[in-house]
Amino acid sequence: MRRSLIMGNWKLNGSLSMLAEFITSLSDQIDALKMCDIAIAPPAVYLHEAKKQLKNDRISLAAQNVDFNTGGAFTGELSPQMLKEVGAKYVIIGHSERRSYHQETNEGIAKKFALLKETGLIPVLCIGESETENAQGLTQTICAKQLDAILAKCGPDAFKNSVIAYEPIWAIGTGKAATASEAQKVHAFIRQHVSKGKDEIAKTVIIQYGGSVNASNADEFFAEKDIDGALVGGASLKVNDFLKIAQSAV
Ligand code: G2H
Repeated sequence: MRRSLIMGNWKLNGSLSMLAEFITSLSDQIDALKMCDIAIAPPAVYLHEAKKQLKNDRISLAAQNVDFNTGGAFTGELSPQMLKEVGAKYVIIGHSERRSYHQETNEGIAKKFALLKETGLIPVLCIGESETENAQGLTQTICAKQLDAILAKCGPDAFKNSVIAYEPIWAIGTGKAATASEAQKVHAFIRQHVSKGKDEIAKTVIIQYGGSVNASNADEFFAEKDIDGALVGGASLKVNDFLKIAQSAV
């Protein structure tokens, strides 16, 4: 019923030459990746060029952030419409690096979520707990709070046609991934929480795992029934590693 989504989050990495090589290799091998949807999120300055180079509509583009304003005097920001115009289908919002380094709040992230949906873009909402919160047994409480901000702003159908990435902060870029069974428990909780009893949302919302996913551990995550692919950071920068992760998708 759900197709896994494997998305590469390049963060503040990449160049025009890397983009060209990456797209060529990925396009050559995309036919072998029938079991999943594939997207890359290079820095936004490369999206337009990526759109021009992509000959295969099986590979989608994502942006890593967006503003919650549609236009005006907001120096340095990008609107959903601009990202759509240069080829983005998905937009990552609420990544813990943005929550922490740019002081993003649940309320601001909810505004972004609402605006993306209005614009016809698919939000990839990142949520997850810190190491201390995890140790205190607060994982579900924190995830529920982050999800409830979206439900409060956008209503009970908010997560229809949306993507959630569960990224425990302690696993991001640390090489210390959650175990697949730990992640599965949280994913099952998220699915139940966002659907509020609506079967259609429970069955269709894509919930990715993110945090030190690599070519060696991806298949363990993808074997779990509520894990629908991955948001991949470091291991998405080498096309062969990214391809191996995508080949593990079921
Ligand atoms: C989590 C993830 C991608 P990494 O941030 O969003 O990065 O795979 O490097 O932990």
